[in-house]
Amino acid sequence: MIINPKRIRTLKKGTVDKGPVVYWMSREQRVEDNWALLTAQQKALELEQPLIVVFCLTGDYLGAVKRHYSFLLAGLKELPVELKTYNISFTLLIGDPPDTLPFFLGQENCALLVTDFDPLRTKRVWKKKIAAAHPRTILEVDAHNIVPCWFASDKREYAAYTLRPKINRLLDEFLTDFPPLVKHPYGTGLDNLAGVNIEAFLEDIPARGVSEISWMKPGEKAARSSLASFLIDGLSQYDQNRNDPCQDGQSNLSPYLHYGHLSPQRVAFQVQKHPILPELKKGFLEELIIRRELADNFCFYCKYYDSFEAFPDWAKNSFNEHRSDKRPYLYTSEEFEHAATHDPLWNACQVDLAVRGKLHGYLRMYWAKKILEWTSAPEEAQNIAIYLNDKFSLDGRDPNGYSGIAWSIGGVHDRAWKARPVFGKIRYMNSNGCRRKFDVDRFVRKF
Ligand code: FAD
Ligand code: FO1
Repeated sequence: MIINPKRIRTLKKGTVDKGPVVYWMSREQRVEDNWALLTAQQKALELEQPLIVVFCLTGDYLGAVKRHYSFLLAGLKELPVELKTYNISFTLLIGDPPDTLPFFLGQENCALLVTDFDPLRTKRVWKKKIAAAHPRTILEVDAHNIVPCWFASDKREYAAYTLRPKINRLLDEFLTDFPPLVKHPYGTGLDNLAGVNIEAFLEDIPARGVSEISWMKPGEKAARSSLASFLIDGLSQYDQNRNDPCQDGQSNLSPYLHYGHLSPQRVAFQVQKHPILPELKKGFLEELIIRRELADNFCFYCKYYDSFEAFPDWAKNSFNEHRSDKRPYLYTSEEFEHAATHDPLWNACQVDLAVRGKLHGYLRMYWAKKILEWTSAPEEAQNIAIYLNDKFSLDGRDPNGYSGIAWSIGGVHDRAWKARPVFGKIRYMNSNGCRRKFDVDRFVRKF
């Protein structure tokens, strides 16, 4: 099995002892096409030891509600069964990882810990605490980015045009097919299905007035079949339809990518192999590879990705000059949440987000920019947008969300435009711009 060592970095150099290798799974909740699982298996084979996959289920992850947990848990339920066919054990621990994982690792006499990469703060704090409590070596594998985040660039990138050439010149090396997972020769005797009652855990998660989703099937199998349908029906039309919210022109893969039910590299590999003209794939690959990996770069190198601090200096200075500008409307977080603004298009966006759990990509920008226009300060706008996105969006609580909001509201990855009231030098957008792109009234009527 060949795994590019550039995907792997050592989080802690500790001792490696006799005992099982543990893969602490978090961002990549799948069995296939998972570089972190493959790395853990490779290490276990070298050490001639069993392999255990552990997922730590925490009840209050970045404001997630029942909608998100029920999607995540449906996917998680597939894992023990699938892993058993490879003679790999699976354990679910309930509680924050720093409170539960070190004890489990000690109890099982874990020889080596492998985990998946995630640039978000919560995960980085968890990993720091676990490294302090656990004496063994800890490896982190970037199984999300096609070009490992730390290898693509060693600094925060200014915009897509600065990251694009760095990624493009490394794609031949990293955009490969995956080796298969093999049936593991050393078992643990642990029962993959023992212990936790997922239904009881879910019962205790609050819905907070947000309904569950039925239009999208969760899990690794559903994700693969969704990708297959997109390759047959959606890809060739993507460029033509993707900016029209009245068409179903996007791939709808973001929830699968967010929960790790699907590997971005698998998607890119299949798209690259697809026999349609390269021009028809270009737009999709730009979003899937460059924009997505730019978001991870942003959250990895900018610690305060969800605050005013993250905005470029030109945007912060410009906002400071426009703080006392009169706003045309002012709404509270509750009014936004209840889609109670004067603007039928904005309200329709919010209803779509609240009911379906996924707002069309083009409208996400409009939705965020109007929150900026109708609140008294950019900090407040950013907080409200993050709160609503994370509460309602199935794919929220993701680097793409923090980066998309910082882009729309704070000019991150964008340039300065001609100054205007409230927005300062931030790129402006209004409903007339939307009218030029799609049938706004038809979209509003839908909601
Ligand atoms: P497609 O158009 O089919 O694109 C395929 C994939 O490319 C997506 O799944 C995603 O991984 C990636 N991608 C597409 N557009 C972007 C982008 N602008 N930035 C980064 N990656 C991109 N994306 C999320 O995954 N979660 C969020 O919470 C989120 N919040 C956003 C908030 C705002 C204000 C904005 C402007 C954008 C946000 N995005 C978010 C980015 C983008 O809108 C979504 O990724 C996309 O609409 C998801 O739908 P899709 O999978 O059908 O996309
Ligand atoms: N990751 C975990 O390791 N444990 C969890 O209990 C957990 C819950 C959760 C709920 C909603 C959600 O959107 C994400 C959740 N994640 C959890 C993290 C997730 O898998 C992603 O890694 C990050 O949010 C994206 O970077």
